[in-house]
Amino acid sequence: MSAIAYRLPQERRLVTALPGPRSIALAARRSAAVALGVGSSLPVYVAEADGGVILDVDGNSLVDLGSGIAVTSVGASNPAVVAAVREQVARFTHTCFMIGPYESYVAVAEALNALAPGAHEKRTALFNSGAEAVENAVKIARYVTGRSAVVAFEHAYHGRTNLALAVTSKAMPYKSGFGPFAPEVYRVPTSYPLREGRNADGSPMTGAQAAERAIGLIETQIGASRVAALLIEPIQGEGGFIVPAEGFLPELARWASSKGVVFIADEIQTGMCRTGAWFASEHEGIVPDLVTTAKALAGGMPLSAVTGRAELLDAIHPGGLGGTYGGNPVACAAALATLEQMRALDLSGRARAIGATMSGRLNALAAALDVVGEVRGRGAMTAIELVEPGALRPNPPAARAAVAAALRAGVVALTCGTHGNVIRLLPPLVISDELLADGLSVLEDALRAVAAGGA
Ligand code: PLZ
Repeated sequence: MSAIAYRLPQERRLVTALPGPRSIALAARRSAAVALGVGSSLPVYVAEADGGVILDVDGNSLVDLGSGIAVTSVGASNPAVVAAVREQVARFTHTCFMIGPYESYVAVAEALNALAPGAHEKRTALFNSGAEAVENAVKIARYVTGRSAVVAFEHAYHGRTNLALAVTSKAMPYKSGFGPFAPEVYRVPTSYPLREGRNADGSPMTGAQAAERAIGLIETQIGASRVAALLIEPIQGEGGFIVPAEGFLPELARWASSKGVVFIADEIQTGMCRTGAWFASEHEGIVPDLVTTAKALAGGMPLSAVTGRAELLDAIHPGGLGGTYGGNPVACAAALATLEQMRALDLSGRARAIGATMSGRLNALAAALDVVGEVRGRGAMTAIELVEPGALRPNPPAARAAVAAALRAGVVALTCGTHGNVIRLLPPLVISDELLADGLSVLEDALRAVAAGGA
């Protein structure tokens, strides 16, 4: 990896208890002004962020193992991204691509078409958020197939707008009370080797068997000819960093293609180098018809995309896709700089190295702690699922306690999972080896303390 210029000292440094006095004052203002429904994981307020650190308003420097949920892969103030944004902002902030088009939108589309899996002709449309990309992918699939049903999976997460919630699996906190949801959404079991991967005789279900189970349900309960799209995260993110058994995704993709069903890979969390490749779909050689991206794509600026087969995207009548801000020029400038940094710094290679470090250390720890059910993931998308000792029952209190203990020591780690019992590690891909090692040591101490009943 070529050298990364950091702006802030890459160190863990606590100068107050967390939260410090300035954060406490901001929390008081917040509760009188900000809707309660919008939560925050951290009790501290951010002043700056760079590389692998978040600096809070009281001067505490925290090790970031979350990247703002897999967004700041190139760092939260990567100099190349900052320069591109500054330069674009000074020229124009907005024209609306539907009114006055500009080159950077076209260049982002060209880049994504070249990077997305498959050698076929592709097109891209840009939007703002992940949820919006998912909504549009489903719109496109329904339009081109003339069918209505959408198949989603257990443990899926696809966003917070109405259709995105319909395809999302988890009730609390996402769905409860917010219905009714978009119709014609059907949910089938995924491949979750730790939990849903057993045959009746207790033997592990292969990926092909898990796919057969899902396909059987689709064919008998919906009917293949009614299905417009099969929507899946190649590794489920919010649902618990669930890596399906090998063969599951290829078998689903094969079935979809044989039935004229549009296969949509939601790579919003897994895409853009996070798993050690541009797209997680590449690990098993699947070629989705449509791919959604967002998060890390634009280095923290809001930008999302639907990329896919030219004949699908070009089937939509002119004016059928769009939005005021979709493909905003500042976000596009940030995306071009971000993609260039990902290439120049070989962040896929870096994600593989980070992943090897994380899984190596956590697997060693797991062998000694019966509260760890499994360490899993791909590349720099690694998780630890915590269970009740001696059982497989999810252990959300242990996950919460370990994350809280790590935070008290200055390390930010996030939880996920349908039961909230999974600790996920998504460090910025530009984090230094030293800082990553320090962050992992803190997390290991926290897990040991929890396992010993002391945190
Ligand atoms: N698809 C696979 O991971 C966003 C959600 C945070 P938006 N994940 C973080 C929260 O609690 O709101 C996500 C995702 C996958 C879609 C989305 C949605 O992306 O940009 O948050 O809309």
